[in-house]
Amino acid sequence: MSCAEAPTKPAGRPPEPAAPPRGDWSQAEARAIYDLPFPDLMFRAQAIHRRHFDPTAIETATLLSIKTGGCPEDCGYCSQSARYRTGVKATKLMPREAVLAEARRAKEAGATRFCMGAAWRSPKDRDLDAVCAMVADVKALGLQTCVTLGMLTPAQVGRLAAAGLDYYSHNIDTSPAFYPEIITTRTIDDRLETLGHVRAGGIKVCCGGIVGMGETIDDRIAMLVTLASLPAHPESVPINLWNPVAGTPVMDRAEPAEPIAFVRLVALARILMPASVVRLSAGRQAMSDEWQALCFLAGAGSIFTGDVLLTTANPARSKDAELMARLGLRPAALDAGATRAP
Ligand code: SAM
Ligand code: DTB
Ligand code: SF4
Repeated sequence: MSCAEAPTKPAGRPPEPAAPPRGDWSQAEARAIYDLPFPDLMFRAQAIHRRHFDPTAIETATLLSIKTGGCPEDCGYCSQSARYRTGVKATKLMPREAVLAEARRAKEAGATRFCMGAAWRSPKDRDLDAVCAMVADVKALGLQTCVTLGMLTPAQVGRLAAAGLDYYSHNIDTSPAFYPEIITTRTIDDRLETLGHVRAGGIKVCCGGIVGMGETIDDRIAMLVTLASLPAHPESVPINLWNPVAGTPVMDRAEPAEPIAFVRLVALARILMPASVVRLSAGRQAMSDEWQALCFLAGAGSIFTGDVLLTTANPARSKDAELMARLGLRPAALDAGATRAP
């Protein structure tokens, strides 16, 4: 462990500056960290986490599906692809007022970020007008704004930025090698291209992936190495445990993730991208309290709250509040910067 990662500060001296994030991790280096004895891996992850964040503060974001189902893409894990019989009913884009009402409810329930998701390959310009109005409304409530709408052109990014968008969520989902086994209607390079437009347009990037779709441990690590090799690390890295969806092709090949392997991956994300917020995302309702607690110890600093994610289940707010209380964790302040350690 380098001095820059040391968790304690020598008395009488100013704290050493955190090492600048690296963008040149190799797969072998990342695998060696992942395979460390568990106490060493957790110590290293926690030391880095405490250097960048307050470990007792958990950011809470709420999701709303503003346009559900009927998606032309073939993502093999997703309930919203029109190609699979998953029982999800396709809807039109929600009216602006209804979205605003949901955002108000999320704010009253304590969320700091409101993330709106639409099941599109990419938005039509007419739809983007409506989403820009929603972003402006939600921003005016004092919430951080996030949308996930599929692939974007630079011009579309510009319009979202002008509307006040803080984050764009666009996952790479898995490793470059495993990607074509899960999605064939676009490539991982298409995904990276949109991420480049988002970054160039000055919007913060939320990008992560899914665990438990039948990928190998090396695929999971390669996914994180890909994220850590981007020109700048994503500000947010969601790690989703695949939420089983009957009718999707992944249902036939998924392997339930082993909890310790999942925690190791969270710790690795924390170490490879030290200043990024690692978000424990889908699949929490399948995790025990102890599993989630280990994820927080490994450096996860954010969760989605509310009974549903986009179409699948999430723990009840009351259950999350009770777990946070037992762990002595508190919601992060509205400004994400406030979660940073002093
Ligand atoms: N259509 C947009 C897109 O693909 O970016 C936005 C919505 S999409 C549902 C957002 C992300 O949710 C996906 O990239 C994937 O990582 C995650 N996701 C979708 N279905 C999931 C599931 N069943 N379990 C876990 N994560 C899932
Ligand atoms: C992310 O990585 N997970 C969130 C958010 N980013 C957009 C979405 C999870 C969706 C889980 C499946 C569903 O509820 O339909
Ligand atoms: Fe469509 Fe997004 Fe689901 Fe893929 S993950 S099918 S793009 S909604």
